[in-house]
Amino acid sequence: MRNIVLSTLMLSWLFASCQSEETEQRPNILYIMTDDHTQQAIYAYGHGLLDSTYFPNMDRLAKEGALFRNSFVTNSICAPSRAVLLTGKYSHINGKIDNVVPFNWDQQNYPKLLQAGGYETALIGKIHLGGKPQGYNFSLTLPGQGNYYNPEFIRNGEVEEKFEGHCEALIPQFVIDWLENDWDRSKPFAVNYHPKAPHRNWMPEEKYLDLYEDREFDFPDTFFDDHQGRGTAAKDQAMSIVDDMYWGWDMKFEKNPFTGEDSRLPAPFGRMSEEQLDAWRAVYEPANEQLFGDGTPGERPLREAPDRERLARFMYNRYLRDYLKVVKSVDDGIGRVLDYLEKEGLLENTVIIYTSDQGFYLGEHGWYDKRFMYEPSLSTPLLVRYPKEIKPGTEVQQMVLNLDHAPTILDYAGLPIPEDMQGMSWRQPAAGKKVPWRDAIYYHYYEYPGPHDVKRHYGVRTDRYKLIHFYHDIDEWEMYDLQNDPQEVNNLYGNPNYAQVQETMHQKLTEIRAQYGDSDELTMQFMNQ
Ligand code: SGN
Ligand code: CA
Repeated sequence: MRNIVLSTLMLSWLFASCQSEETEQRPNILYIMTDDHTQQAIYAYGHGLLDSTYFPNMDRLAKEGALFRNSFVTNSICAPSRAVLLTGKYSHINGKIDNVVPFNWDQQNYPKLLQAGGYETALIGKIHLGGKPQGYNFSLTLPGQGNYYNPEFIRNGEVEEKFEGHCEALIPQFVIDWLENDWDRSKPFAVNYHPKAPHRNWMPEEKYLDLYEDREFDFPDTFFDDHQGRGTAAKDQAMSIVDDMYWGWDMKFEKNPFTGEDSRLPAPFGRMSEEQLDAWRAVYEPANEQLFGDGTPGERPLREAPDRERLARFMYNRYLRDYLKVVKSVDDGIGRVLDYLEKEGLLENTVIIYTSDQGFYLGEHGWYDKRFMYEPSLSTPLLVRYPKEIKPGTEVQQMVLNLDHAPTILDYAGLPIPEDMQGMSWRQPAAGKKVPWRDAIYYHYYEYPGPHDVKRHYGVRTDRYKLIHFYHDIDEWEMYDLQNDPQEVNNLYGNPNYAQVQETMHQKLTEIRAQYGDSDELTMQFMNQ
């Protein structure tokens, strides 16, 4: 009898230890993806825009984990980037080439594979793919772009509910609530935590309205770029801070300063209470008045010389400050979620990935927005914390893509990576291990005609060179030497000194298009769609 009791005890001990080993081997996944947050706005990337840590929680992830120096997207725009993340396939394969065409949720995606592999999954925040999310035990998503103030959310793809408050305070709270109340702790979790910020039009939380108002940001070197070194596409875009931003929506003026007309748009200001609007006016109006001095709005042609530089300085600073204010709220949210994980003893067994759906222009070339294959929008932040495998302060140099995130997450989860996923797992590079890696990345952008008038283009980038083909209503090539011209202002295409490089890059482009199954035929099909 005593033996039976002993062996039962032994067995249950063995079972318990196997189980705990198993749970330990299968980490939780916290995937944080912001909207339009660019590397230049993270101190840890060292681009020089920020003079110190503005966002301690993001910088903490970099310090305690890995910072990917060469992290890029395959199509620099919101919904397509999210479709690439979910499917691990290029836009021409998953079908979501731009923000407009519908996304097919019936196709395979990594959350479905995680679920089938024993994970509990949740999607909270912005997804921008329409339809009913598939692959999630729980979802609470913003409809489309969503709203900053008093936003609506859709529960499990079905019921729309309105919430009071700022979306960057609500989203992390929903993540914590789900973990606290709904997560089945017998399974590892995989949460997609997707803030809306810092998407246009950068509406700060009330408590941060004042933040950075006393800081003057210097123009980036290329702010007054005349686009002479490049082709038509860079000249014809509509994403100039000075010429294409709106006085109401972007600059937070209630009246157009040149015409005196009311520029208060129904959204987003219509969603705010009078108290909220008063708090806004207290911050923005004195600065607005200062800009115009004793001039009368509607009468002083400030867009004309000699005031253009002063106007540019004002617009650039308003833009940058508001952008950074909303990132601050995101950083707070990340801090709250990290604190929760720490308190629950979950921090060490969770792979935390911080990224954005693409990069963004913070005044480089005079621009905001994204879309181009130039570095600021082709790049996206990637910070990963997982102390079991990643040493603090790791810098990863390999060129990774958002295409790689699905295979990597499956790899961390110990699940097979389907053959038809096109990315590569960066789990080993993150752990500082050398594995065979790609020497070039492929890019293809399609949303033209569309907002900001960026022509369709595709191209290839190696560690040193970039070749781009702009097509549709133009047929132009550009090539850059990233080592000698990191700001990409000097188009080398057709330069006889670079004839050999050009030929090699053309070859690479042909090869990489074939490798990923893109072609002129497909490109034509999408053009006529
Ligand atoms: C809106 C914005 C654009 C932005 C697109 C796509 N205009 O149209 O500036 O490029 O979204 O953004 S706005 O006047 O409505 O703010 S994306 O991140 O969803 O791709
Ligand atoms: Ca985006």
